[in-house]
Amino acid sequence: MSVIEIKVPDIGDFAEVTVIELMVKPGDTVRAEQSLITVESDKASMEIPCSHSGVVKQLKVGLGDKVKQGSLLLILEVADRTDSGSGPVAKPAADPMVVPAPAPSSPPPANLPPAEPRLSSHVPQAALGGLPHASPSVRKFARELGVPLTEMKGSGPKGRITEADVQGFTRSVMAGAVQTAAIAAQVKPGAAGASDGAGLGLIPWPRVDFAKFGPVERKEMSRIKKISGANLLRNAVMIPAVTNHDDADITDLEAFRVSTNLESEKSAKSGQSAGPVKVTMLAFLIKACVAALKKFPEFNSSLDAESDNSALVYKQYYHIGFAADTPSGLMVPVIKDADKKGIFQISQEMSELAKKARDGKLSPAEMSGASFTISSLGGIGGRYFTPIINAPEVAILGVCKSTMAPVWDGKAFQPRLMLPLSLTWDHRVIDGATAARFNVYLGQILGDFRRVLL
Ligand code: CAO
Repeated sequence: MSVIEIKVPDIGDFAEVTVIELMVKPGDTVRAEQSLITVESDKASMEIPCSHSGVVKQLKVGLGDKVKQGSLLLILEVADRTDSGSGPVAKPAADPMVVPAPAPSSPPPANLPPAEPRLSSHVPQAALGGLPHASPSVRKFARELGVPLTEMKGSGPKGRITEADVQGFTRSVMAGAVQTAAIAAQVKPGAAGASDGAGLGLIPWPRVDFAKFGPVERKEMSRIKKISGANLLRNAVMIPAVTNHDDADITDLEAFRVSTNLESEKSAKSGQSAGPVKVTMLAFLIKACVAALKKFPEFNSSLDAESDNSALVYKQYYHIGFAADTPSGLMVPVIKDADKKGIFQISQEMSELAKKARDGKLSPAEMSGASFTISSLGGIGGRYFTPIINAPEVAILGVCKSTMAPVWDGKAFQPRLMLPLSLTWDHRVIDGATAARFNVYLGQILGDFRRVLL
């Protein structure tokens, strides 16, 4: 073992800087390149890395100390290295930052490697470019929240960033009013970092050379998939979403739907009506949801981004989006004013909008303004799923394929047609108990639409 002195390396144009954070203490084991202290000038702050691995014996600086290039930071105990048996060799004089500590009892340091990269290679350019002032505790607070100080403006003296600034910035990001560079990279289709999780502080996305394992073909994703993917990612990451699953007994409703469709077919054949409009279960679901949204208005609200999510905007309209599967990807056309329309009109509009979606002819107006969304996989299959909320809406209803199931009526099992419901809701706005009540009420209406009149 030898002891060496670790000194402040070349810090560019700064003559003297202040120590604002100590990141190690005596006894700590550090590895080469690990940050030791943070220093701050009037223009920037930067972390000073360690050039060697070892154990910190003594810290030679304290908070508030002024240091400059060559100032002694700490004494580090490092493992000796031998040079293929040729005995200890003095550290190269060319490295001014690492010199043997003046400890006569210690053997001379053995063949120390040249100092690891200088400060300039460790300091992000943004930091050198003018990071505002912030106290160590504020820096620590920002680090814990993952807030990039480089992207903030401080409200304190000389632009110093305060804890309140960090809190305000975090609220704005959560409200979607401000985007950090990392989030922007995540949501921008095709942007660097959009798929590697770098902005979230996650380990990098695995990059695999699939061709090593077998033949592969690369196909560009559709524009719609790229755009909806970026939106889905933001919504999945930013909304604390919970999903409640339930079943609704739609035995009588389905019988009514089938008989209604038979009636309209007959009347179209006899020339009494223009043409049969096929009534779908989804149309009934839209009407049932409108009734539930009226009873539980939070589900028809949005967080008010203008006031940093400190208020809810309750919508007085009922525009219901429905997810449509198209060859180019997922689209969400919107039935406007669903509360003012009947089942036939909703079915008719839905079929037109779904066709337009599949033909790629939906206008932006036909896809905007939804206050609640339904995603139905009922025509395909499955039992339950967890749909992702379509921000800034606060809830979405997922519906799967109805199946006959034995239901206990208190005396015997009865065969009933059961519809699986999956309600995902934003926990910032809605509580679990309200969500359960919403599902129960929705189930009651689907079981007997006369309840809407009560
Ligand atoms: N249970 C049982 N059968 C159902 C059902 C349900 N919940 N919902 C629909 N069906 C039946 C219909 O009655 C119809 O049967 P018939 O042809 O015998 O009458 C058949 O399934 C096909 O219905 P459909 O899916 O064409 O019509 P729809 O009104 O139910 O849905 C639309 C329209 C546009 C929502 C649908 O075509 C679609 O695109 N669904 C996919 C949505 C999606 O991708 N969601 C996932 C989003 S997350 O990635």
